[in-house]
Amino acid sequence: MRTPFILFALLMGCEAPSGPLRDWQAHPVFATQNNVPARIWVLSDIHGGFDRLVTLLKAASLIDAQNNWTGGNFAGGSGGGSGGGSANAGGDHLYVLGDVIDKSTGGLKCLELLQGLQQQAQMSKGLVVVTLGNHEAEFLADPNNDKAVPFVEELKAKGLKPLEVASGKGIGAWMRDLPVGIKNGDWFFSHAGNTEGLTLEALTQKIQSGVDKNQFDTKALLSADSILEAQQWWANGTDSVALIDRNLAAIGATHFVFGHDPAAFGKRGSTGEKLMGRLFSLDVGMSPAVNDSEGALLLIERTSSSVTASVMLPNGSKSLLYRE
Ligand SMILES: [Mn+2]
Repeated sequence: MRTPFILFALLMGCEAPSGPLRDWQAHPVFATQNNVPARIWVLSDIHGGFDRLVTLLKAASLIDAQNNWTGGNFAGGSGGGSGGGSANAGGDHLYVLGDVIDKSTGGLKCLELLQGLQQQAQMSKGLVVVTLGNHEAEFLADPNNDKAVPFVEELKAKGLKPLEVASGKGIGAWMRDLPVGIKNGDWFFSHAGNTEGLTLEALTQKIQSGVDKNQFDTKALLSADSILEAQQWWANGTDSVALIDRNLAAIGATHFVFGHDPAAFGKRGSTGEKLMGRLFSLDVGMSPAVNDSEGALLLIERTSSSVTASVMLPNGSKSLLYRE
């Protein structure tokens, strides 16, 4: 009896995560909002920095002392309705562009906080969207990958089995349904930003068929030039405005907002803007394990006459980055 048991255990140990096929109707690749809100707050690459996340959200008045959603509502927002995430124009939007986990422990707490805020925001005409980062996709593809050690430690400390979570148990079910990007008006948000010159329809098709075939262990998400992994994709030695504009035109946008690379524009620890608002880089290395900074939020504000993008720091100070 013993040998088959050991063989079975070995096989189980090598097993890849396997969850249910994703319902793409309920959980599309890209979250699209057609009603543009007055304020969009964006951050990325929290990497377990729970206390720093809480400080930032408080500075932005998005949560109260008990960490409950207090994002504002705006008169004139259309609100109401329930059509596919397009009917939340009345309240603040908060977008988190992936890599919530790994590097520091605290990623699980961050995910749980954001999941709760998502439910609360929905009830007050706000919207919280968390997109996949490469770290989440890599965990879902292989919870034994080297980078996942801090997150796996956290799961085990709570009595959770990493393979089961990656297969869709508990928070894993929510993680497996996260969108890969967000399009809101002419702004496009994703972890690394490389849409490869494809239309959103073509990119959707590519990612859906990759995940349907290989779950999260798919090149569509994990190859070095993917929308979750690419670095410096806008440059080929020098910045390529033609390439960026081609990519923007293909998805019907004028701004790319992404995280993933703390040295994207050469200067670590600060939110970057490049090429007249075409590119915004948000990985400020806020994880205690990275510690380039204590974090920053990008705030996109619309009035009837202008659109501005500002940076808000944990102390609540706000500085203008871009205006159109
Ligand atoms: Mn990343």
